[in-house]
Amino acid sequence: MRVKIVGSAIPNMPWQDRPAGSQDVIWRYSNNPVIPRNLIPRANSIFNSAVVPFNGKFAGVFRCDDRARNMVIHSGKSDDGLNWTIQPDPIQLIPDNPRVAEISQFVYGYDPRVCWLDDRYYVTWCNGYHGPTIGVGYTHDFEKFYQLENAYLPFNRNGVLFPRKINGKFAMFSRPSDNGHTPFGTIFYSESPDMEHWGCHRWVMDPNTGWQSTKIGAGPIPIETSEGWLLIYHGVLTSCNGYVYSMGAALLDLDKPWQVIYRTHPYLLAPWEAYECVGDVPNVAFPCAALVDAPTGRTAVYYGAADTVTCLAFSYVDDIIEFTKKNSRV
Ligand code: BMA
Repeated sequence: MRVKIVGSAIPNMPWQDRPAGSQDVIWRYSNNPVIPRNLIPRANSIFNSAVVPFNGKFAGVFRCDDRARNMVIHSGKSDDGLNWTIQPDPIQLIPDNPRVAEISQFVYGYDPRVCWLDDRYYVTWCNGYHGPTIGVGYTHDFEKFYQLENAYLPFNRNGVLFPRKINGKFAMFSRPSDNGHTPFGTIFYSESPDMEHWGCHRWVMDPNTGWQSTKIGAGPIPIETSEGWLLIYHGVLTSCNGYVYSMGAALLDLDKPWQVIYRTHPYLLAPWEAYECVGDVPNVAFPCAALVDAPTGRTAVYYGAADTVTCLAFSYVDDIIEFTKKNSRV
């Protein structure tokens, strides 16, 4: 290990070694998908979901579109990060305070992220409130979930919290959007003194070329390293057959995370496998969470495939950073 990673050991995290002979910086779990589309009876699809270490095991918030094609989020637990018990019914958000009750009528929720911060697990998701915006809530136990104020006005997606305050403020990436299938998308950074009022918005990065030419959005919670914040993100290109979602990485300044130091020009992983190319939305690999074992740098990225199932890919933080530096175009 050359890079120092801020975080804990997760000795029991899911892991497979890089296949013999592979040169890939990131490689897929041989038993993908980890979560089939119909793990619970009401689900049409389970994808774009967030997993964290929890009490020596694992817990998560899962996007489960139901068989009426409502987009809702469910909680789940697992001993090994591979075999999951997902609650049969969606999360019922409890208003954190009387004012939040004014906005707590649930319309839809999707693409959750989960972030351990201070003393609780914060959840951000794309929350329907007169269009998509960033919902914010928290849980201590993955049983009861409390809702806070939405972070922004509509329209916004891909709200991703940092795992610690930066310069004394909570920090979040987001990607302003529209009310449809948004043909644009730039990552912004915002800060908050209280997890309610968000401001001091800073531009981070635009789409540029190739696999990330249409739009980009933050993926898993940023990983703090001695080289900067490692951000795994998704990038989209518009093909003659529609959008194609791949993943890449960027290294950001530790104190000013809106400053991009390196950014992958080639992708890290693109939809190649049948389960990424065939499903409700073809050609989607959409990362929402990463488990990192700080002592070894082992990394397990959870990503949604084809808007249908949940998959895993493995790498080392060192290797992603080396690849990002060597193949950078900011
Ligand atoms: C985005 C979101 C994601 C989805 C992607 C591809 O706008 O809805 O949940 O994975 O489109 O359909």
